Amino acid sequence: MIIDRAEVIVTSPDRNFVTLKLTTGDGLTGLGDATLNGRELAVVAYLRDHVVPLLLGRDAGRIEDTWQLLYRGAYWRRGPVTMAAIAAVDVALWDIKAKAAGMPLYQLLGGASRTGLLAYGHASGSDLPELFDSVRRHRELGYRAIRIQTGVPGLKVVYGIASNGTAEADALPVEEDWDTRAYLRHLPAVFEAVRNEFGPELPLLHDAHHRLTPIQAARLGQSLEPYDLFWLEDCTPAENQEALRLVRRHTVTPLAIGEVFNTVFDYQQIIREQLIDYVRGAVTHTGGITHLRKVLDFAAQYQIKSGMHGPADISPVGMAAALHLGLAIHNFGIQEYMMHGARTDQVFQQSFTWSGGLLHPGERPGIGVELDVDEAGKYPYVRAYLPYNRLADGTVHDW
Ligand code: EZ4
Ligand code: CO
Repeated sequence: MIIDRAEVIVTSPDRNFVTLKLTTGDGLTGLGDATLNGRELAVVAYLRDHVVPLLLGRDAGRIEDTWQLLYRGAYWRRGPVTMAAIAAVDVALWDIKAKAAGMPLYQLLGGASRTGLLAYGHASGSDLPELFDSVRRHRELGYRAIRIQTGVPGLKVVYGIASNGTAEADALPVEEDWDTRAYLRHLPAVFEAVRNEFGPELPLLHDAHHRLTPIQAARLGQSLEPYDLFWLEDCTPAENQEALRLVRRHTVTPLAIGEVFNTVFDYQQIIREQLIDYVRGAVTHTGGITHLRKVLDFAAQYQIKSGMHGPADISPVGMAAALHLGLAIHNFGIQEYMMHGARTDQVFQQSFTWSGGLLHPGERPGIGVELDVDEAGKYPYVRAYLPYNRLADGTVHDW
């Protein structure tokens, strides 16, 4: 099982995706997702120029050793670009190992701990009728848990929701507006209306997208308590772990954080002090199966569960890896699941199933995804950015 080919494939069927494909001398292939939304080509260069030469000739079976070599051997540790590149190698190697074993990856990770993974989708609307329609559409699609994002009176856009990332060539980031006080006033009424319309049982989630100070987040968590949220996500900027202490002191609304984290060190304090309830890390951005599993095993000691990031900018390869890991671990919580576009589903042939609100990675050996290189070649990279935010006085704010 010697790696003798390593290709970095960039394709933009509905948005940009970066995929690492490893091939062994005996003809086994493995895929890893290395997509970093808005900074895709930085990871491409990291892989092509620095990582691929280290992989050729290595034993594909040595997953932990390869992880340690890429992490420690670079000297420069952590960071989203490095960790996405390491994740892609790691998942591709797990894919190869599981194919060599003739098993779906979750079997190698210990086997299924459940029949399927509860997933949530994103309902959003600029006003309540639009939001209710979106919730109903998601229920029709089978979702049994729903994230609620809404317009705020006075603001131009519904914040924090994914555009599909398809941009016109050479487009620059879209500028959005933000007003924290208006948001804090408006949101409890939205959740009250949603509870009145859809009843007490439906698990509801919300993403504050790093926009609040600790005391504002504490207030929001408190004001949403009557509506029994499944979680409040990214209530404060994620870099300062201590901020969560203050939030936690004031609210029993469950907290989820970590979509922009990339190693266990980003979580160290908030897990040990039990300041969160869900780990939002994605396999793609947290150093792959090997590293995220360690984070989740650490979290399990504190009854903290997984809530893996699963937006459309995680490729089907990254999603598949998440489903195998989520099926195997004991402390699975929920999986974010936004469906990919039809072109993406053609480029990436997948084996997962979606039924009764539950995802399952399927029984194909490996992670269960194959990439159609000819189809991928039809969609060249398109420069695209996430939006950014300014307050009314022009100050740049967190997006
Ligand atoms: O902004 O995936 O919970 N999901 C999110 C996403 C993120 C994007 C960033 O690439 O917050 O919509
Ligand atoms: Co989020």
